[in-house]
Amino acid sequence: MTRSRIIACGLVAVVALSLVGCGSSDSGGGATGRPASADSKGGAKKKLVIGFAQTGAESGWRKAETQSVKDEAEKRGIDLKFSDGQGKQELQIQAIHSFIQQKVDGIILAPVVVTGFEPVLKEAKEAGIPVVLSDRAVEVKDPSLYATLVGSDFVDEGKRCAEYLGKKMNGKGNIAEIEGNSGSAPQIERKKGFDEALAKEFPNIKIIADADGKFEIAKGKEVMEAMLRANGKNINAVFCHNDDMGLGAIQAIQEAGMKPGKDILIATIDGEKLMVQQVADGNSNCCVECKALLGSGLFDAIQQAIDKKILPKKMIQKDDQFDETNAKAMVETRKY
Ligand code: GZL
Repeated sequence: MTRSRIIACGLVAVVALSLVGCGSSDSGGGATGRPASADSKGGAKKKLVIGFAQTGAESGWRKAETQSVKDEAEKRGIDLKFSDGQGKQELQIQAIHSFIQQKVDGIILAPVVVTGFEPVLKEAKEAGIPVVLSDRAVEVKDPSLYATLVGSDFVDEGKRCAEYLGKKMNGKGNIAEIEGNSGSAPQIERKKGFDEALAKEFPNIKIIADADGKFEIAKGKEVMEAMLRANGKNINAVFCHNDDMGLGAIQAIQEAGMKPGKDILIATIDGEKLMVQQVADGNSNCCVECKALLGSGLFDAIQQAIDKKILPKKMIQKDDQFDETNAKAMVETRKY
């Protein structure tokens, strides 16, 4: 896939989503404040009103997650109040305040970073509104501030990328690491999984470059270009915390006159169709899935929380993995 096509795809997707998905949380009337399930006399169910404070629209994965939640809300007849955080924690916090004022029945939060949400989650708890975390964790002293997290095991995703690259490199060489936005759960946990597995299982492989690519195609390309300028042919492989930064890295490697997937091995995480196609074409080597279509699991969880069921703190989705052994066969199965 040429550079202009990848960027064009990315730009078209961003423009399309910004027309559809952004804007503050709905200012319309919220729930009546009564429980969403049938009333004590077994009366008709009230229409569920759920607030969704989304991280932003930084990647193809994120856009797919957003669409999955919107489609599932439509299917279930749920009144979804959607807020695009545009990558800013203050907008997410504002959205949660608004959901509380609207007396929604439940809140779904995909937190852009792990810290700083405790005060507003306390307010939601005091208002008797359950919160379910989508895909990313928060650091809180009081675990009762959220009902559960529906997402993947990021540490395992990072570990799987390290094991793939370590074996492919026969246990020796130099790796560049392009990280997701600093302070986010996937950046912290994928790095932990990757770096620890590499140090433990492949002590002769060194990480010689490491920078923040913000989970974005353009930033991932920019970071890879800088790493190539600084390290030239000394980079044997690159680990990108998500597919979109991997797509940017592929462009940078090609423009530097090298062959991605051969001169420089590549491992990424998300399982986007665009990247599984790159693996199938030999321009990348390994793509560990991170399930994005979480809508159904999220609404099941929030309903159980509203019905005061006790949930496990994490509801982990099992992730697939695509490499030279299966990518060609799996491309057409990818739904995002
Ligand atoms: C993972 C999710 C990450 C994706 C990126 O659950 O939080 O954020 O891996 C996205 O593509 O930006």
